[in-house]
Amino acid sequence: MPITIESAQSIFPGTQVASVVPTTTESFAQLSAEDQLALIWFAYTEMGTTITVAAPGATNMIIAQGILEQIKQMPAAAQTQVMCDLANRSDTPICRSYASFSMNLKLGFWYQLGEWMAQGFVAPIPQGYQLSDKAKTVLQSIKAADSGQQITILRNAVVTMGFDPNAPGSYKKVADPVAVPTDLAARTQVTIEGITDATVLSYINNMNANDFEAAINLFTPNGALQPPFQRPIVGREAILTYMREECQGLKMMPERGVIEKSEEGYTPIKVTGKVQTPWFGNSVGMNIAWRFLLDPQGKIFFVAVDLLASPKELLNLVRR
Ligand code: 45D
Repeated sequence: MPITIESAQSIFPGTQVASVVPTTTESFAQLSAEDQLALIWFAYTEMGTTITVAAPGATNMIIAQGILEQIKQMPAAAQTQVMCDLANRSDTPICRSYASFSMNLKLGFWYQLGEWMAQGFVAPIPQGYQLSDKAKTVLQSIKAADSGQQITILRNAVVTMGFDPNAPGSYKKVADPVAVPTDLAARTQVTIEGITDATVLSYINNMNANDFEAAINLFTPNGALQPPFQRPIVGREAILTYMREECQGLKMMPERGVIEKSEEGYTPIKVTGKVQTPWFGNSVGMNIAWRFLLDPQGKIFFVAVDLLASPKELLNLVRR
């Protein structure tokens, strides 16, 4: 049977992923805009007591500054309306601009609004706001999730807001500034218990150095990268664009791995460990698995990145 991206997706089928993320994201999307905003506010502020979000760094915040200032000048009712419009994905100029933002810019935009809500410059969630029963259930499942899962749910909520006039993903996005890769001499070299494969080690080391050009050269030309709960991104060009938007400043700390015997020259390798996002630094370590399928030349034909169900899954390296 020829190896396809589809068949590659099912390597290491025993990997347990954090299904609370897609289920919660889906129930969240069905709530009213008011409930959505209040729920995120409660989740975000409650989380803030244990983990802190870092002020946006490299993001090109300048692009959002005009809209943010415009919102800051509005009367409170209009501010609330803008936020509801974003959650409702209404067709307004602000919602269209928002949809064109990169992921980091969307997060930075809400980070600023959150600050201003706390400081009284932007209308807060009304005192004593009562969540619907359905929203209470969603908030409960978010609270019960681990911090890596919580921030993924929050991120999903933020990236799907706004109004995209075309099919999702088809609009021209405003790109983040490209980060300069770390100097060769200053790069970290990981070690992974059970893994000496040069491609896997080089993938992680290049990603940690923000050297995405080097990282994609480890892929086959038609290779694919599958982010958590998403479809595979296929081809070097598409993967590079994705990495520039989503991978700057990530810290990948693989711990251990297992290598399976090759089939038709293709080698499955599973690695587990922690990943930190620059948004939360070392206060949130996400439990991650990488499921690689290397081609006969040792290039990455496929890699799935999974957000794991629990820390216990870090030790799940069974082959089948
Ligand atoms: O609505 O090897 C208020 C890949 C009120 C690539 C608010 C990867 C109301 C390959 C609270 C103000 C990328 C897949 C809103 C590896 C309201 C690879 C604001 C994995 C919205 C390893 C809310 C990387 C705010 C991973 C400000 C797994 C929310 C990266 C802020 C994961 C939320 C990164 C933030 C994640 C969330 C980052 C900043 C999950 C950030 C999440």
